Amino acid sequence: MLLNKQLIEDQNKGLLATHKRNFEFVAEGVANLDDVLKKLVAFQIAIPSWALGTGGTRFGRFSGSGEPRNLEEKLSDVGLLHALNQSSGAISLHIPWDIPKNHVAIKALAASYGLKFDAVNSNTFQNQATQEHSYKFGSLQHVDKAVRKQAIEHNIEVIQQGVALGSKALTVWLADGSCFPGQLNFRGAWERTYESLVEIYAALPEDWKVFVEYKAFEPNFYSMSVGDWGQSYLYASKLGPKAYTLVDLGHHLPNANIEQIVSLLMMENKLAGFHFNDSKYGDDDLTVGSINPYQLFLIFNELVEGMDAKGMNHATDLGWMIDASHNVKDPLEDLLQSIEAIMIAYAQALLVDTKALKAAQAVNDVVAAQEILQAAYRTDVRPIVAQARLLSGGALQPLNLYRILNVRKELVKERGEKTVATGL
Ligand SMILES: [Mn+2]
Repeated sequence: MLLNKQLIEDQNKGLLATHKRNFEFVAEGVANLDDVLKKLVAFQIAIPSWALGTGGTRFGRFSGSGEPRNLEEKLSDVGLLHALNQSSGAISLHIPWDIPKNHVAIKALAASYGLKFDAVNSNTFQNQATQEHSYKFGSLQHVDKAVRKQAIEHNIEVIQQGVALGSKALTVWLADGSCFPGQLNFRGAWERTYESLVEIYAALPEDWKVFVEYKAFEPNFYSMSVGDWGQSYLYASKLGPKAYTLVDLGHHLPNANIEQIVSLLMMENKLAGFHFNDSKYGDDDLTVGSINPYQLFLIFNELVEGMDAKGMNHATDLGWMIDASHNVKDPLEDLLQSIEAIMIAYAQALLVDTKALKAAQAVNDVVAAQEILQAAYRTDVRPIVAQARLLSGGALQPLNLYRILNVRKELVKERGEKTVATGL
């Protein structure tokens, strides 16, 4: 389904007067308004190809309808999102769920929606029909060399797929670990994983990066071979300058101070970027900002502070991706909400009075430091984010327009009631 530009403009026209009033009210207090708007316009978040269908748990999956049936339809869905908010100009592919049949044609189709290909993701957490060995007891860490070889070759194939599409990074998330004490020799598992990663690293093109994602638990519940940022950082440090640590917000133990982790990784030039989501308990994969928007703001505050300290480009020097699962919502509506939450947190972080904060920190004025942070967090920046969308040709109210246009109903008409997207 293609969104007609005129439809967006027509809806914006009717909302413009109210928007202008709201925007001017908040804009008056923003000293660096033009800079903030420019940064918001440039900021793009990649949509994962596996998040366009309904997600589920191991208890069940309640499929929606009108889900994309192939890669072409997934691109079309991300194209829709991008047309609405002008902030989702990239897609992150999962191999083997989304292997293009014709790379040139897929690249051209993506370009027609204004989309780029972000990091490609490998999968050694499931067995595939075409493979010889099982990953039941791990992949890159496996005690059997033949299994490790299969997993390494798969990752190298994913790099090749990415090269053909114009991606510049490989994300490796390992389900490897152990479920019971005694099952694994920790040191042996670490060393085997490292040796496997060295081989994958050696296959990276010159201008590529590898992102090592960590996760505290699940599917293994006693140990994970890349269980926390320390382990990921160790792999990334030993591998070399093209290896980085990827932070997935849901992959921590409860109450972890993610903003501190982010700050230190960035200090060491080892932060790859993000998989955004939100959670109450674990890897819940809920809509970004739905549970703890303050934490998201604090993370962005560290990101902005750290990137500015290093002279980094906010939009391009780190990887920005969503990794969420939509079990009870329309996936496209959920993604629109997630993107909006990310843009809001980013905009709030751009409003922090960093000079005043540094001054407060220098004299241990704890109260002032909190006031400064919360002044930015409590500013309703939604009109600023909407203004950035307006400037880049998006909709003032993307979610509202999605509903007015009955997009899901149209997709069901096109694709059918009982379609199931590949993915989790
Ligand atoms: Mn992830």
